[in-house]
Amino acid sequence: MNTLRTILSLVFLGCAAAALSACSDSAACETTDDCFGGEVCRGGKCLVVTESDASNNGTPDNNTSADGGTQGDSGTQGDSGTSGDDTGSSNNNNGEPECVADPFGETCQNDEYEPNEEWIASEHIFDANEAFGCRLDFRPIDQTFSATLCPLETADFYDFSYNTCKDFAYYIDFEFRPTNQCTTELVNFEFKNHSCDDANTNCTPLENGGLRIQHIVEQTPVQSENRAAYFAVSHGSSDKKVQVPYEITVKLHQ
Ligand SMILES: [Ca+2]
Repeated sequence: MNTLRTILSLVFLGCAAAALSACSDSAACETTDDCFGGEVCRGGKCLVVTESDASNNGTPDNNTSADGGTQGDSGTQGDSGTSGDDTGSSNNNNGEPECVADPFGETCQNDEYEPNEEWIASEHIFDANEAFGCRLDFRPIDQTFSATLCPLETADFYDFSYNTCKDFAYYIDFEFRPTNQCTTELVNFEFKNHSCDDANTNCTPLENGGLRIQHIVEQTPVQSENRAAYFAVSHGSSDKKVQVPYEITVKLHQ
């Protein structure tokens, strides 16, 4: 190395008498150590470090940021990996929706409305002393509650009392929303007084096996004809039990 450096020194000194530009272009090297201070070895030649070289040396940082941008994209792919994780979690339930539960292996906490397994034990879900709808004035409902259908339960039954109106029709809207992943085949939500096929009742599926039921309470010849509304959550399949935490919103409105 020292020998090469000596030779290079001699070349440099020789060049000093000649054109300087030709000299700096011809200095051969293997590494930057073979060059003079202030020079770098590029393509087998010693080149004087210029400001643009210095900024190019900064380029790796720029490259890093450019690469970083690309890595940001792969970060996005990481997000799709997250959705893969979601798929993985449903696969953890043997490929079944999250709500499918083993009645022999799961623990499920009774909700506050138990026992309400059948209509005769139905929970009077709103103020039991109030009849909603028309009495003197129209009394609306806009309430949401939470409960859980457990694998060993037959159903969760609820009821409330409402009055018809003489002068106008109004609406009862139910919205049943499972808070885990389920399907309409696995969990049933029903307004027991009316089927979705009735002309005055409209049903719309929601995500996770949820259902919106909109019912028209038609006007009656007399004011305040009293009725009981029954609605229930139950298992939809005879061979698969589910564990479904859910929310139900009930609205009576004009
Ligand atoms: Ca329950």
